Amino acid sequence: PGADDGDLGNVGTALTPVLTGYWDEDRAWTLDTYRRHHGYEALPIALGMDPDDVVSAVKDAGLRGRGGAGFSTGTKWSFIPQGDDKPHYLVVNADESEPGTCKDIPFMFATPHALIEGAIIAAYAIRARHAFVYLRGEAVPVLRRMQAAVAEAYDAGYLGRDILGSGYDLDLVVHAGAGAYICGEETALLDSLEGRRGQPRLRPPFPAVAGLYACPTVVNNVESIANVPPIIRNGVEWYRSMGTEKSPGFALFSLSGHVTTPGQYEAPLGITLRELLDHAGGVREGHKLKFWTPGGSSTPILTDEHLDTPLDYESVAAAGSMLGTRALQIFDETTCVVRTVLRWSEFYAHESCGKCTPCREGTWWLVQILDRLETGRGTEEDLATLLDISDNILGRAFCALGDGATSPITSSIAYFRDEYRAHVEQGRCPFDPHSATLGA
Ligand code: L3W
Repeated sequence: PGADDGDLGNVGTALTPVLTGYWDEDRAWTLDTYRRHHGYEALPIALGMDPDDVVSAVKDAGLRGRGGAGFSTGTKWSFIPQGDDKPHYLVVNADESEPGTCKDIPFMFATPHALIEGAIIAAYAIRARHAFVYLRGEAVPVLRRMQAAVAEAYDAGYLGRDILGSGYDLDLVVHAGAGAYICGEETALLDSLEGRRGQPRLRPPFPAVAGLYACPTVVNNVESIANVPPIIRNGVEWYRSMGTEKSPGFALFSLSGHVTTPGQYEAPLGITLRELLDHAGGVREGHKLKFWTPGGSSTPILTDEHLDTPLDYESVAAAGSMLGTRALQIFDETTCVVRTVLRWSEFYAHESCGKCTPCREGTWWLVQILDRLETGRGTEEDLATLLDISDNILGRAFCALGDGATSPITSSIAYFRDEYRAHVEQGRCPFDPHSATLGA
């Protein structure tokens, strides 16, 4: 498709219509539409502030990284050294690829200028003159749309030399990755952007100290950056009036799987899955919730016991998982948990970059064992071995991807050990009578 074509998928109810309020409008992605909805109104305000005051505003608002870790965005910006003579860089992580995570791609497709305005303000705040958007390579229509929007922004004087007469210069480059999950890890992303094979670097030093070309670099998720213009335009109190004290603001919740109306639901942090399901028409008719992920496959699964857990960073952590990217994958009672975990594990084994042994070898073995369990060739001992391998990956892998690969395994065994056992006892998948022949 060209830059003007393409379907966004469903935009669900916007309880806080800040990011998604006009996604359904005709040609929502154009500069004209963005300007009609307060677009580029935050930019002159920010450019009239001292960069340090922009950092303070984002810190005071309590914005936390929307890419999974929930680290304070303003604090990360404040790590950039002041008064040094090295160039500073802003890198927007748009390499969305965590299973279930599907918010940044539709966001950029719907409102590319919202990301561009946020990136200009963020770059100004950290005194960068070059910014990059590292975008998932397969998302070609989104790449074209972002590139078209960047060209529009240059023509309108929002990018380039002397932006809006402020004396501030910024160049923004949209760079397409080549389709590797590891390149969503911030340091692997930086290696890839430099033209190397994308593999994680040892941290510290964190990118804020030595990032792109060994210079101070802020790497932020798309949605984190998109929160910046509304914070600057409406103020810290407005932002803090939504969400919870420690997890302020709103976020995109992506509902997928066995739900009546899958899609993006923008809502304050702290909303529960039960409330979100009410807006999404519930679990598909005639079925009930069995398990779900709060933030993609790297976050431990939860069950129907957790329907009323507030979806904020603290509450989800207290429930034994992670808010992650708020990729709520819903599975009903017809789903085999072993098969689901096998599919996720195959993803991790395929995407492991191979740099460290625990992740490279461990994810391969996890797949072998899960496959024999699912196809009725497993033993009771296999459960202990799965947990043992997971224990040898967790905290010992080079980056967070190894840890993430263990989350579905350990959490599913904790909640559904009997279902794993049933595979062993029946010599097949209880959900699929033909499974035993698959492994023969
Ligand atoms: C300077 C320090 N900077 C921390 C920075 C650091 C990074 C941010 C968070 O993993 C998680 C992972 C996935 N000086 C610093 C510092 N920083 N200490 O703060 O760092 P960290 O280590 O807590 O997390 P991370 O490495 O960014 C991200 C999980 O997110 N996840 C991700 C899914 C994938 C996608 C996708 O496809 N788009 O989001 C889902 O849960 O498992 O745990 O910037 O530099 N002292």
